[in-house]
Amino acid sequence: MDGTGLPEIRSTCPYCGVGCGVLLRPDGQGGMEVKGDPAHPANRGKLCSKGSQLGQTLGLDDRLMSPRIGARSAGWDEALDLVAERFGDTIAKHGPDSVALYVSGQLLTEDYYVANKLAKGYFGTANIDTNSRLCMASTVAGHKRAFGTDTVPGTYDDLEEADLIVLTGSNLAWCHPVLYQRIIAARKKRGTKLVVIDPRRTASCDGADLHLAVAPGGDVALFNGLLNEVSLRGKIDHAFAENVTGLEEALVSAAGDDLSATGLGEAELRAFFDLWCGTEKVVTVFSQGVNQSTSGTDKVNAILNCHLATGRIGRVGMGPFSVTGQPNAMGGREVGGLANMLTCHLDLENAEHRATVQDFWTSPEMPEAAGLKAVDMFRAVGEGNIKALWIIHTNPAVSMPDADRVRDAIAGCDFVVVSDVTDRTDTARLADVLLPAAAWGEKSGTVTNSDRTISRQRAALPPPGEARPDWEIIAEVGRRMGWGAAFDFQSPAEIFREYAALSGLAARFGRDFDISALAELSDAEYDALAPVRWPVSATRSGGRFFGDGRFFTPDGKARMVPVSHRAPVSGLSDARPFRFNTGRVRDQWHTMTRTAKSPRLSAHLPEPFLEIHPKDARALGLKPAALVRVANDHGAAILRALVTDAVRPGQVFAPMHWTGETAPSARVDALVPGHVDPVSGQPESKAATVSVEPFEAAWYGFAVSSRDLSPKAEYWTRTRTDAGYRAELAGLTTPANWEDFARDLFDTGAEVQAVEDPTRGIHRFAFTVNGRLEAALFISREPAAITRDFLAGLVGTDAPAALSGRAPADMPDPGPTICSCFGVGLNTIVAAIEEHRLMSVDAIGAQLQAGTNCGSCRAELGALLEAHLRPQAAE
Ligand SMILES: Nc1nc2c(c(=O)[nH]1)N[C@H]1C(S)=C(S)[C@@H](COP(=O)(O)OP(=O)(O)OC[C@H]3O[C@@H](n4cnc5c(=O)[nH]c(N)nc54)[C@H](O)[C@@H]3O)O[C@H]1N2
Ligand SMILES: Nc1nc2c(c(=O)[nH]1)N[C@H]1C(S)=C(S)[C@@H](COP(=O)(O)OP(=O)(O)OC[C@H]3O[C@@H](n4cnc5c(=O)[nH]c(N)nc54)[C@H](O)[C@@H]3O)O[C@H]1N2
Ligand code: SF4
Ligand SMILES: [Mo]
Repeated sequence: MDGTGLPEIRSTCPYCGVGCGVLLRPDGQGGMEVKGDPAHPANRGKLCSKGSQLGQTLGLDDRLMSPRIGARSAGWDEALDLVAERFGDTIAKHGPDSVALYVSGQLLTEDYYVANKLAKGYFGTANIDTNSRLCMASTVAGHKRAFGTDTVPGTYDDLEEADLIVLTGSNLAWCHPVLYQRIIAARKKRGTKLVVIDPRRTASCDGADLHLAVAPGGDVALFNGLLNEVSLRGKIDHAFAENVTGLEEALVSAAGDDLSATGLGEAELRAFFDLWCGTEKVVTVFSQGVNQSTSGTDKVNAILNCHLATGRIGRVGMGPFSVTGQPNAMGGREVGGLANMLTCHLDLENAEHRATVQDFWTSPEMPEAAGLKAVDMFRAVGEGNIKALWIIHTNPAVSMPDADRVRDAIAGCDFVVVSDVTDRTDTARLADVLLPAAAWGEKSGTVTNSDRTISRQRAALPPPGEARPDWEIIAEVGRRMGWGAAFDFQSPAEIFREYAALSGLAARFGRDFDISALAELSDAEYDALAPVRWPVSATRSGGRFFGDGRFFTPDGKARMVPVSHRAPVSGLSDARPFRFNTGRVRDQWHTMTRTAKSPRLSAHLPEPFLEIHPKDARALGLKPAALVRVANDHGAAILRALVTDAVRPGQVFAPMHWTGETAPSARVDALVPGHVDPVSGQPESKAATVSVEPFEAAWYGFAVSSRDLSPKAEYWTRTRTDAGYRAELAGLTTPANWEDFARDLFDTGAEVQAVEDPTRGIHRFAFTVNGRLEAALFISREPAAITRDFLAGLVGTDAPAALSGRAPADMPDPGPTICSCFGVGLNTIVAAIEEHRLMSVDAIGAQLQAGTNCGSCRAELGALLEAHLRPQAAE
């Protein structure tokens, strides 16, 4: 309780793997206040922009409230019976491997455990895979090759104790903002050096000591180069190397690798090698630029090799550090949610491990070999070999490579069940049975963050309508298939206790994962569980792994794995001259089903875009704010060109977030081939090859509306605003009557004011109801030069001059939002920098508040300052 008398509930942010603690205070009307939890070790009270705006994502307007069979609502009994019957029949007729579950690193551990038990223990198939295949699989495989188990050696504290941090394929400033802020704070105190290895200049590079714009896929060559230098400079830790095998072989292959594959100059390489070799306390952080690659596992081992050779692992302030993406990516790995794993870090293909789990689960049948990994799983769906598919908490029709093919495969599957919180996703639209899941804020359980800390998520709101937590839905199906005793769970606490007990058995095989000390928690103790880092057993608790030189391989020694450079599989050619990189933006989460509900978060980067170098833009003849068509044999996308020297010539970058719901022509995974890493099965999501050409639209449009709109155009994207929605449109054919088009777009019969100049292709309409602006449309032959943020703010007001499309001089347009916490726009910031001659990010904060709360925008503020303090660099 706090001073208001309302209960304050401790929980965990549902987004990234930093796993920040939050304090929730429900307002009694379906909303709640969300603050950072000062007591949580991951964030100590801080939140980033996404965490701070959680309150804006709780609206129920798009929630799925009851089960659906086809287009009709159904009761839970009918829907669950149907799922049980169809999975049962399919297994009986076609065998266990004719069914599959595709789940998610965003499930709570308890949900995940039950799903894995159902598939591997009771369906008798290992065909359960997860979106972690697209995310962490290469790290899992690399860890297992080197350490024997999938173990993250260090802790977040190491980031503050290090003297050098190397961000490899990680845009930490945008994707793990609170960790990034922790590093920046430590840097102020101890002068930590920061190196970023990324083909593209990102927000994480602002203020870094060194940015190495490595050639896409060049990381193995780079870390081999480093290992070679480590050896040449006598930096091998021979005492620690007693605990390592494969050193000689790894050194030979490192010495033989081709440094030119890094695309980096000698001086840059030297600067990096000097820093790394000359600093003992170094942490190499890595993420999707490493994992999402056909040499992802080798990249991981190339990094681990350098740390093993120098003994810089498992000690204060040093070690390789895989930052996990999803809030429970780690929990999913621990429960064995991947098709090639067993629960509690045991191995599916080890007969003894299998027998132990089978015995514990009293399971009738267990698969003896790995199941289908995500890319192969959806191929098998497409080929008709998987006939019943249950997708839980993930949106593969958007996020899988070859997304158009995956979408078609799901559409063509005999029986598809989707559990989601909304029916408005590309995947949910393809379901035969749609099951309403309780959302974050309504469900209870545990998650594990990147540094092995297990935290509780606690329900603070009742689930709306008939929504139920995922574990309960899965357990219901298990019971209805005849496995009552195995799935007789009444609460997440019960599931957690079973799982913790099993981890104790697993630890007897010398495994790292052991939370057996939590196996006897009472319900009340589980409710009150404070964040705790595993292992948690009678003999071990928390801490780091491997500093003592003991690993989880059969001989107890770590393995250095000899690796050598391999280029990305997709080749560049005249037909596909651009390397297509993909990733994330600061304020959106994946397929946007939650973050896009927040007007604040949507105002940062409201449109799908393609970063392209000025030289390439010139060669293609791109006009300002042009749309481009990006294509290859797999698919095509239409995106707004964002001309920037942050990318190298010949390379382009697009965010992964937009979908059939928010911008149907901007589904970037339609362009990503399903090439996978041979060891981990993780797809190469960052290195497709594409052609880029101007998309010559006949007309361009911008719309604002108080209600949702239904655009019909070759290109459109729609975004929430405080007053309703805004949309960008572009089309190839001109409608016969623009007013009809506008009425259809807004579905309105309201009074209209029009300004039209057909010879110049200008058509503007403002619809008003009772003197208030309901909607407005601006059409022109070139991308509309109007002040968008200003217009979006006019909806619902009397808006006298809306049709001028411009803010009057006394009402300046704030521009795109940079600081989401205080809603401060780019134009406002630039004006303040110029007017008040602001010289630092703190000075901007003092003037405008921008950057003073979560700090997620500080890197962008820094970049704006730099651009205004320095004359523009020549291209
Ligand atoms: N805002 C936000 N934060 C998120 C998420 C989100 O959706 N939005 N998602 C979460 C999830 S699930 C994940 S997995 C993480 C991902 O976190 P990150 O991995 O940091 O994010 P990405 O933007 O996917 O990719 C990181 C960088 O890899 C670079 N890269 C591409 N190719 C290469 C290469 O060959 N070598 C190297 N060294 N770098 C390369 C890209 O240019 C990109 O800047 O973020 C988590 N946090
Ligand atoms: N090109 C490209 N593609 C990528 C990536 C990339 O970098 N580039 N990154 C990959 C990575 S790392 C990841 S992690 C994936 C992420 O991709 P996805 O997992 O497909 O993306 P999300 O939008 O997180 O999907 C989560 C779904 O679960 C629903 N949901 C929310 N809460 C609940 C709940 O409590 N229960 C249930 N049952 N459902 C819920 C949401 O509405 C949403 O539909 O994308 C991958 N795809
Ligand atoms: S860094 Fe941001 S998105 Fe990640 S857990 Fe913390 S508040 Fe949530
Ligand atoms: Mo991820």
